[in-house]
Amino acid sequence: MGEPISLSRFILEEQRKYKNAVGDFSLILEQIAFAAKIISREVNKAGLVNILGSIDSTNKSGDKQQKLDVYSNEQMIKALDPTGKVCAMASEEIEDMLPVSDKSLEGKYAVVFDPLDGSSNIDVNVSIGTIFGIYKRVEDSDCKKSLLQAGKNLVCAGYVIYGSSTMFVYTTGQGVNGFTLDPSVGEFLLSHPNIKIPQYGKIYSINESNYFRWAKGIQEYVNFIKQHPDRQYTLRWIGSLVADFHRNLLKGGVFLYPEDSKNKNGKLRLIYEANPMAFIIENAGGMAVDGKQRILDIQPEELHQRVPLIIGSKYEVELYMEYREKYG
Ligand code: AHM
Ligand code: MG
Repeated sequence: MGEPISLSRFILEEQRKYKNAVGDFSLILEQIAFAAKIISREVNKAGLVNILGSIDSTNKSGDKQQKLDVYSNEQMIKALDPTGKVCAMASEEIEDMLPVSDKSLEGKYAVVFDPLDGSSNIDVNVSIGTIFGIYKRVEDSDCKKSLLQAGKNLVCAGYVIYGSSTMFVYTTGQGVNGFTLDPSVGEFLLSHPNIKIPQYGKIYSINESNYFRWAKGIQEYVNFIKQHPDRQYTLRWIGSLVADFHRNLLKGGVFLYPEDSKNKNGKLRLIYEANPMAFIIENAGGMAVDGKQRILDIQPEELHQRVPLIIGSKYEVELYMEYREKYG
């Protein structure tokens, strides 16, 4: 085995490929990785909260214990705003765009994030994650427009999974790379270079309790997958997008959160969840659609809009489109 490559070194080497790069983007990425380490530390302690003091109680130093998703949100802001490089931020946790300090107003980038996705899994020790996307600032506009860009304009997207180990996976549009946190040195080390999703897989991930609320095309698709003539599919549903996505990215298959009669646009958010994951999957050789079109082509209208998300290997995603076309 060669010497380990740290995330910091990797980011620096990537930066050197761009003649005009001044390091702003690298700094943002480094700071997200820093926030991820802090969040990871707290996530690992989560089970101890009941022993050391409950969420609502005040801890020994007088600080109020915070919910982990609120805490994670604060860590992301604290890591990004002082860089002065981010003119706008939006978080799934917060209704409107986040205020930035004066020195950040000239920043050239806009960052969107879901600080702790899969929050219903926190209390039961199941993997959760952080998702982020970075856009270049749109010139001659207020910063909100920079946040409302179509996903195809992303310059970087990634996620952190807090699982049996903590991993940082990201792409700048030239390959997807995964780094595993080595707690003994406190660094993310390159463990999964140039990740490619298989062209088809054996996993489908969907919350099937919604079956009777789906359109016929979705029901027929799932029925077909279950009796596929060429291979035996298996169902996996963790209920954390990051964890379900990460597994399918490595093993192949499809993740679906389609619309249903109760949730007309599905459940997941375009800006914080669907777009970053779609950018990653396309860079890994897969696909992401809403049933009619490519996720990355959708022009967002508001920060928190939801979108049906079908994402994964090419074969399963294309098949889904065919079924929707045929059965509605
Ligand atoms: P959250 O943003 O409130 O955590 O919800 C998003 C999560 C995703 O991580 C996951 O894929 C989905 O909700 C699961 O939904 P369901 O509980 O309907 O199965
Ligand atoms: Mg979420």
